[in-house]
Amino acid sequence: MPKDYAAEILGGSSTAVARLITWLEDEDERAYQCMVKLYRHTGNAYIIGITGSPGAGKSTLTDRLTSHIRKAGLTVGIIAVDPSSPFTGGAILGDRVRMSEHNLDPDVYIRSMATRGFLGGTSKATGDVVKVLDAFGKDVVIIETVGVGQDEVDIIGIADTTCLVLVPGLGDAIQSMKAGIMEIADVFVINKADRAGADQLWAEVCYRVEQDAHIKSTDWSPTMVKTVAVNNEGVDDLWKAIGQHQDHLKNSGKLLEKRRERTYRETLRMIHNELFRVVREQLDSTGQLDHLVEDILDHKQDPYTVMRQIVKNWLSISQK
Ligand SMILES: Nc1nc2c(ncn2[C@@H]2O[C@H](COP(=O)(O)OP(=O)(O)OP(=O)(O)O)[C@@H](O)[C@H]2O)c(=O)[nH]1
Ligand SMILES: [Mg+2]
Repeated sequence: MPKDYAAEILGGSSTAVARLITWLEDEDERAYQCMVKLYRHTGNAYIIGITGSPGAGKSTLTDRLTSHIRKAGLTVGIIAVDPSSPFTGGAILGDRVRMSEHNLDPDVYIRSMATRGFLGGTSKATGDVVKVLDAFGKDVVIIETVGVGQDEVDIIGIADTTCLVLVPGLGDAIQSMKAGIMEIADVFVINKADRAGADQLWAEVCYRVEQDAHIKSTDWSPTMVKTVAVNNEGVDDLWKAIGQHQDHLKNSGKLLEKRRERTYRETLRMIHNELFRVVREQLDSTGQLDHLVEDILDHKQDPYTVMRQIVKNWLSISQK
């Protein structure tokens, strides 16, 4: 009998978790079977996003934060989404080494994922991996991802609380403002506060938060914390700030609203992906697209009509 990976995951097997995540990354059909079984065991984990420029100290913060969360008696899943080349894997190894203290802790599960060329710092499978760790029973799931620009905004879609890590001296705040990243923060973390310019950065962000509060009528004004992650300073404040945001979301009904929006978006995206997959499979198997491409190149047909026609044909076939 084939192994029931979903049952193994629910039973606490981290080997099964690792296997499933690989299947998810490879879009292997077996992942689908497992996810169907796991879904009803999800919805319990609190999801934290840690984002910021390369080298801002996200991994160090995640590591220290994990120690705090473990002391509070909660279990942790960590997903480090790594934009580095999947060929070298250098930074992936770096994250593993840095978080080595937790590698020995069975109540902490760490997984690095390469973005594999997707725009934005979030790998395509991240949302599913969060669900796996949630079903696996982790109380808190932390997603570490590099803020690379506008595309990074997708982390808000996945996290309940998003922390933006800024560092003095990098012109970080200004760059983030330009890229529209400031808006995604529920909590601002001024890390490397041991460095010159921390007070100035604090003032800049503070000013920005106040300005926003005047313009927008949001009921949550982002909190700010100062940290020196390497020395474990301010990490308790960060944990408190996350807790405050979580309380706010729960008490205002926003958590449910956020998760409803997320479910809507995710379901729509899944439908999109599945439609694309089946249509493509059909086109590839018949070699039809190759012929159409030639016609389009020769201007015998235009791609717009072709596109509508293919979808129309596919719908009529699938209805039969
Ligand atoms: N001075 C100082 N250095 C820090 C602090 N936090 C982290 N660092 C150092 O900054 C460097 C980068 O830290 P990481 O935690 O790897 O940063 P990261 O944001 O995860 O980096 P990437 O994942 O590669 O983008 C390391 O050498 C850390 O030791 C801090 O508060 N102060
Ligand atoms: Mg890192």
